[in-house]
Order: sequence, then structure tokens, then C-alpha cells
Amino acid sequence: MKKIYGVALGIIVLLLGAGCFFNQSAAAGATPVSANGRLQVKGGRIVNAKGKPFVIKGVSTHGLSWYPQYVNKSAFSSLKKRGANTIRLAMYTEEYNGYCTGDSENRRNLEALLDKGVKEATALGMYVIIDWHILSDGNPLTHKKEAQAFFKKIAKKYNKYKNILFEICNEPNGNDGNWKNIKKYANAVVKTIRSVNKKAIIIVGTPTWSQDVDAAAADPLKGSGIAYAFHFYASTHKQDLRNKLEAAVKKGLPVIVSEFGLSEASGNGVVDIKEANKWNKLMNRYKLGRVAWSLSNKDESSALLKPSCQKTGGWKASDFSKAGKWLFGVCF
Ligand code: IDC
Repeated sequence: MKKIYGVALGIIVLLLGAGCFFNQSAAAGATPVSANGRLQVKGGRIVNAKGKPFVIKGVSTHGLSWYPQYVNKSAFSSLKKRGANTIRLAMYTEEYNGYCTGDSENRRNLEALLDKGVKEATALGMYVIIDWHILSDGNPLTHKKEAQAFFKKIAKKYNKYKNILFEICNEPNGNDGNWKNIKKYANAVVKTIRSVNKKAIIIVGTPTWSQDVDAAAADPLKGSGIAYAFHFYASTHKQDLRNKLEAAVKKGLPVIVSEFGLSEASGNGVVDIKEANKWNKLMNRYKLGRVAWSLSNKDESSALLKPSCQKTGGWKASDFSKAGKWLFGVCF
């Protein structure tokens, strides 16, 4: 009799274990990537390898050239411990030693830093978003050639990785950062990436600093594995933008909030917790991925660390700014 109970118990434990395997909240010892496998876009949602909804909970670096010191294992594991499953590596194209404006040594340094970030996040079983961070170059076509060369190289380099997503144009903006030009750019870059990497999710920015997801929903790109970026800053962007996001999601557009802040759109100013809570509710309702700006101690209110914090990893709760505390306490 005892033996039968023992066997039955064993079977139950095994079944429970198998059930947990592909849940987002992984069994002990599992990592986000080992538990969820390659992420995919299906039915307008981001799902894991088994087709179950997966919520990206990410932290974005500030510009890699500004704050290279936060690309390290202790930093990433500290974020992971607090619920992050994704790191976004933000590589500016133009501003401050941008990939397209700096010299070849600068490009080599940026690629080395990206590689370090990818390897460390991968070792921890986290997802990585490689972000081609256009900003002052509002029209993504401005650096299309460079983008194609870059993505061809890295899509090939990380061909075997299951945990990498490509964000191909952070925030198109201005008259020429319109959907027509974004589509033209995205079609070219998606083709380049797909020639060497068939499956990685590609995130495409939308007009007006990645707010006009309505334009994408009305006229989405063809092809699989494509998601669209929506960005907000809680102190500036409110209900009308939430309505826009919700309408696009309801229309079936796969959206990732690949960058957001609690501050004003400038990256500084008032941190609006009340609005942030409303955004959070909406993101939770639709299980939207969300990635917070930014992992730095810059003296601006979007920064997740206090300006006085000199540590580059191994943080305590008291090292985080108001935005950082909300992120780990409420959003994750
Ligand atoms: C901001 C940084 C700031 C930096 C500036 C450069 O927070 O320290 O000096 O870029 O122009 C975005 C952009 C992101 C911005 C952020 C805040 O994607 O690059 O970072 N923001 O302004 N979109 C909306 C807000």
C-alpha cells in the first residue's frame, strides 16, 4: 500500500513539474528562457514556445555609449531577481557616439558591448532586445544602409540564440518618420534579417515616437514574427493615448511597450504614479510586454537608480529611484 502511495505521489510530482515547465513563473532553477523557449508572435500576441501568453518584463539600458558600466552580470542578475526577464540594449544611431555618427573604433566598441550584454543576459536565461535607437534621425530611412549592414551581421552572429529580439527603429518621428517611410525601411530590414534568421521577433517602431500604433494596425507589414512598438511616458501621455493603444490591440495588432517611463517625455520632471498605475492596469489587461527606461543613475527622474547610487550592480531596494521602486514593486 505504502509503495502505491509513493508511486502515485511520484507521478503527481512529475506531472506538476511538467506543467510548470512552460509556465512563465518557472519551476525552481529554471530561467525565463529555459522555461519559455523562443518567443513568437501568434494571434496578435507575444507567446512562448508552447503558445502560452508571455509578458516581457524588461529594463532598458540608457544609451550604451553613455552608460556602458551597467552592462554587466551583477546588474542583470540584480534586475532578474526583482522580476525582470528581459534586457533591452539601447544603441543610439546618432546621439553621443552613436553607431552611425561615431568612427569605426566607436562602432567596434559598441558591438563589443552589445556582445557582452547578449552573452551575460543569455547566461542568466534572460531575453535580450537589440535596439537600433533612432531618435534625432526621425526618418528610419536616413540610416537604412547602415541598419541593413548591422542587422545582417548580428542576426547572423546570434543566429543560434533563442532569446534575441530585434527592435529595428526605436522612435520614428517628424514628417518623414511617417508610416509609409517606416514600412519601406522595415520591409528592407526585415528581409535582410530573415535572410539569415527566420524566427527572431522583429519589433517595428511606429510614427510619432512610437505612439501611432493605429497607423500600423490599419496597414500592418506582411510576414511572420513581427511586433510593433508602443512607447509612453506616464507624466505626459494619458487617456487619449491609452485609448489609441487599446484600439490597436483590440484590432489584433501585436504590440510591445518596448520603452516607457514614469517621467515626462523629456526623461525628467514629475514622476506620475497615478497615471503609471493606469498604464499598468491596461498593460496587465492585455498581457502586454513592457520595458522601462532607463538603467542609469543619471540625475533625471526616468532613471531607475538614485543619482547618488554609484554601484553598477548588486543593488539594494534603497538604491532605486521613485520610478525604480514602482517598477519592481508594482509593475513587475
Ligand atoms: C533621453 C535620455 C536623456 C538623453 C536623451 C538624448 O533620458 O538622458 O539626454 O534621451 O536625446 C525617448 C527616447 C529616449 C529618451 C527618452 C527620454 O527613446 O532616447 O532618452 N524618451 O526623453 N522617447 C521618449 C522619451
